[in-house]
Amino acid sequence: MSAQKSRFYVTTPIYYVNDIPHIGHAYTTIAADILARYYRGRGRDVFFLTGTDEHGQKVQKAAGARGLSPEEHAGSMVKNFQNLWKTLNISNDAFIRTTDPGHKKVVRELLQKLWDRGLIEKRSYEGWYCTPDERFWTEKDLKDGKCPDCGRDVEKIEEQNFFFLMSRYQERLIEHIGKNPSYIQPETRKNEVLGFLKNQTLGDLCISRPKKRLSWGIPLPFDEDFVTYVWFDALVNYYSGPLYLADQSNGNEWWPADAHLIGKDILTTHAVYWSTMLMALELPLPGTIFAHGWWTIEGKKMSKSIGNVVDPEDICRRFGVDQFRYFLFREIPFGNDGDFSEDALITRINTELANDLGNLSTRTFTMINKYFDGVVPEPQEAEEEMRSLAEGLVSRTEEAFAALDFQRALEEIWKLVSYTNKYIESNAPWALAKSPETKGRLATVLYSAAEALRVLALHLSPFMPETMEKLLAEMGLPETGGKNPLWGGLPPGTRLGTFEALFPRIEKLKNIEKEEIKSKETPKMQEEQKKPEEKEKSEAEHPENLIDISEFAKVELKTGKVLKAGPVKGSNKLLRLEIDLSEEGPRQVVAGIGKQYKPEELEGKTVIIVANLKPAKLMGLESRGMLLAATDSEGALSVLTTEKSILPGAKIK
Ligand code: ME8
Repeated sequence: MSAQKSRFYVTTPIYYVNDIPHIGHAYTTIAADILARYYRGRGRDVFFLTGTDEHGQKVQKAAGARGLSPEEHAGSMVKNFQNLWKTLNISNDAFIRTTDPGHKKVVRELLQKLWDRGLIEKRSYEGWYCTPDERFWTEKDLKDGKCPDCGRDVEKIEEQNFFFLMSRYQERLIEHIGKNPSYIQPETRKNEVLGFLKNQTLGDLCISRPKKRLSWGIPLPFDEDFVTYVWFDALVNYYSGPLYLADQSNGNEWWPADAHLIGKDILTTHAVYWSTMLMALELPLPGTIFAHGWWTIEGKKMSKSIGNVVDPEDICRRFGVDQFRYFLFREIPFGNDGDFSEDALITRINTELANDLGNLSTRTFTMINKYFDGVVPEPQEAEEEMRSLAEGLVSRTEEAFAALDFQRALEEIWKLVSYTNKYIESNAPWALAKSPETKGRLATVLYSAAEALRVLALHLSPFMPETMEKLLAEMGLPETGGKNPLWGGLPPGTRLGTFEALFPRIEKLKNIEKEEIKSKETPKMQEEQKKPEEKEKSEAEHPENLIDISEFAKVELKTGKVLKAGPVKGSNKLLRLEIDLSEEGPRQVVAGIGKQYKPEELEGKTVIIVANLKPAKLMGLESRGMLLAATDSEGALSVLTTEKSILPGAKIK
């Protein structure tokens, strides 16, 4: 990315409309937002595109399962993404849906172009198809007869299809990557792609599906009996989006994109398919394809069945939007894998945000209010060391941003936070205030602290836009007043506004979520978390995962009548139930069903309880037994009840 360019075009993957957006989707989109905000702040003309991937078999299937047309299904699911982007303050300039007529038109034009140039051919094809991934594999690609990507079953399919002659571009792609060291980032991912390209022969890419098998897609312009392969359709969004969604009035031609941000899961489709498609179309290649790492949750893969999928809406409601945004980019270098836990989030909020930055602002405001009636004093001298640290941030963050190293940018910015806190400590303004002779020095110290705060707000605003805007407003600076990166941008005489602490401290909750997840874990869930090699071993020991009757007999299942149900303080997931099991008194059971059930819906119901489970503590409440509920792959949850009315305490065998 060259710093001289006046425009900047950044993209996120377009997310499958079937998914409910989670922390992973939020991560890539916030990264793109930080970049977009940063470059807008540097005066560049920015276009930031995100959107949804709406065609393909999975969407067709999911829509059918809901009794909806694919259009209706996609139309309702897309709102989950659009609403989340509003919550997270995502400043995208456009939102592309692959069902937009404008996009479909461009896909057909590009296909026609490739067809006219003889770069697409019809062939008979036999291959192994992974339906969930919507990808064909050759025999040798398969791992133990399963999809090498997701490990699921594949089916053998023979059919006529259209192929893009991708193999022709193998050498050119190797050369391009070699000549453009930042084309694929980070370095490890580049080496992965190069290794693959140098050691294997690139095949041609099947880019169609017969309509009789899949109707939910864009028809090929040269054979309407086929629709486009979902990846061909999806990748084109980066090119088609600005053509019909960007304001063309300033004469900006957006293609090529400066940065495609993606997760490491979709590196091949971008680095190989998309690059060669562009070469064949004689279009310029993007500046950078950056594949970031993968988030796990408390050491585990996110999974609907475990119920540990992190919902960003929930995190933002409980901890704050900017706190979440900050955490994601401070916690791990962009490019590395990371682990999310509420404990880690709370620690960063309390130490770096509430203590370091929050206290700096509170102290500065309080002292200017106290010693100068809330008016920024005139400094008597320039603090050269501080000035150079603050002004140096411009080039140091610029370098970090050019390398997409968000963590380094934050570390650089934090040097000024720490410096200023130490500066206040060592100059002790409270002592200077005691004597009229040191009033001048006091003015310098408090001016410098306030000015550092202004510079910090400026540099932090791409990461934490809402809070930094609030801070600048509290400093009495109009929107533009905070934009000057040079020292001295805060005019003495500025009257500070009312001040509210930026980042409230958060009390650590006592392992609620962890206990809740653990108490709900079934052997199947534990199995899902195993590494492939561990899985193989346990399958050998327990063929087909079967148990014998004596193992089942250990579990005591009983009917119970819900006498009372109510919320659990501090958790929107848990409900406290009093259940009659026909024992001496009712039992207290704490169940993680608060998102799906209102307490009053449960009262009077006969439910199924694991009666001989060791008691567990959830949010400080003892839970004696576990309520059974079914969860499907879409995340819907239903509490088990009995088919006919039956007394509480009845045994289930
Ligand atoms: O692949 N950690 O869409 P998708 C980090 N439609 N990032 C994660 C993540 C995790 N655990 N889980 C998901 C598709 N992501 C295609 C893309 S683009 C032309 C078509 C993020 O809904 C990450 O950015 O499966 C990943 O690449 C993307 O979500 C996959 O989103």
